[in-house]
Amino acid sequence: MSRLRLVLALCVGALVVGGCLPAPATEQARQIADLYRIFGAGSIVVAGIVWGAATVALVRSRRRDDSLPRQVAGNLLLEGLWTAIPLVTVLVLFGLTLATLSSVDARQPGGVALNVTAFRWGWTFSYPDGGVAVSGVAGGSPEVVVPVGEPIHVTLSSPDVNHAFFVPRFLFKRDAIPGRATTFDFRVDQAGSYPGACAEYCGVFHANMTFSVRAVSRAEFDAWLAANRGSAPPSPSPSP
Ligand SMILES: [Cu+2]
Repeated sequence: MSRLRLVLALCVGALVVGGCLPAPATEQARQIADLYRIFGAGSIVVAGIVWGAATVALVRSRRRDDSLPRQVAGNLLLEGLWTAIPLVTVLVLFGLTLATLSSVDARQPGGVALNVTAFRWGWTFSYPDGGVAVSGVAGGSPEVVVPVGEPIHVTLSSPDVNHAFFVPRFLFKRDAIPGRATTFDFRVDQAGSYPGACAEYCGVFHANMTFSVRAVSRAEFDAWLAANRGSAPPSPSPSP
């Protein structure tokens, strides 16, 4: 009985933890969270059907004596159903995933261009139109400032090894790959500061590759750009 309680507690714990996504902070994150919720709800329905059917079969057909249970040779309707239902489920989830991915990856007009360079072991954020660059090396944790409600067009690159741009509340992670410019957009919905980090193990100071994204009003953003204009991009730290 205590084992059953432990299993139940673990199941409830897993459900609670699984339901605890970071609160989405961007338009794209909301779409990803919606998709995640649909997958979560679908998983609960599927688990209910599978565990329910298995429990009924175990209890009803448990061994009572040595006689053979009723033998069934085949059932076209049942077999058709258990082929069709999973197929349709997977196709619907596939379609929703494709739609969400293409929407999250879509480029939006207007907004602010932002070049992000991940390097061992830090980040440089530069605004090609604003003449501003922010850099932080090994624990310096640079803060990148963006306007709320406007698309930010990121061009992500790396001069050395693979890194990954990850902001948990954006529910989004993208690799920075040497020799390749990766582009994506995000639009922050609410003002605030959102911590991020490198999410691809890249060497001894990988854990120090933190940064934060601070979303402010357009007026504050313009004032911040004006105050920092002319900051030359520092060169990446030499690797030891
Ligand atoms: Cu890294």
